[in-house]
Amino acid sequence: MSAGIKGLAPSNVQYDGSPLRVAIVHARWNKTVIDALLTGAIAKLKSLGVKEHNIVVQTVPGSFELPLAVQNRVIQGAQVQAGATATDLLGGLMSLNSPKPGSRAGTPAPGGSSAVMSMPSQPFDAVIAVGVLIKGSTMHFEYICDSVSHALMRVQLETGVPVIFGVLTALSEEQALERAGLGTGANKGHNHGEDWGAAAVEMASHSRRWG
Ligand code: DLZ
Repeated sequence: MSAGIKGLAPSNVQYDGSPLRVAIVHARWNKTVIDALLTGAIAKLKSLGVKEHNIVVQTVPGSFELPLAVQNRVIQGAQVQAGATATDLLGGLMSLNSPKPGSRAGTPAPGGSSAVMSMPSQPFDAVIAVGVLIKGSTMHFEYICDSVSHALMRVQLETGVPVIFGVLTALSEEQALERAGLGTGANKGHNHGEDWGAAAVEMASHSRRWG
């Protein structure tokens, strides 16, 4: 594959993610690709200064469920229900998000391991919606791509909280793998999750200034 002209140009502004709180809501369909995208997004968020305890990860079954979960994340702030930290995700654990005392997310509930934790509501500065849709033989793909992309756009415009469109709409498994950096040989591709992490920090920094 030639280098081509496509892709995200680096910004000439250095964004600081250290005050930011970011939610990642991801679907579980096509998990191999999803996992690589999440790893890329989380690594980029952390490299830009976002603190691990300020990255909250939530799963939903499929991409069609993303808009409602993203909207609820935006509305509820850090009212965490079965959310997991980045460490939990990368370590393969799904323990509950337990913010450190003094962090923006408030004081952990006693024990820190109940099935549902309620915490003081803290807003997210951005939400990354991650899904992988791969075209099949029916119209299912077209309907979900269309409705999910419109709904995610509506959430960000109506709430003013940046929603990063981390949904791959691939025509084949190969396309999806390449966009997660998992392609084979010369077509290894690029992990778009990294771009979504960078977009979240950039847009969240702007919206803090505008807000
Ligand atoms: C049903 C379905 C199909 C066929 N394909 C995908 C897919 O490629 N990617 C994805 O994220 N989800 C898929 N789903 C599940 C739907 O998004 C949704 O979870 C179900 O229709 C239940 O609402």
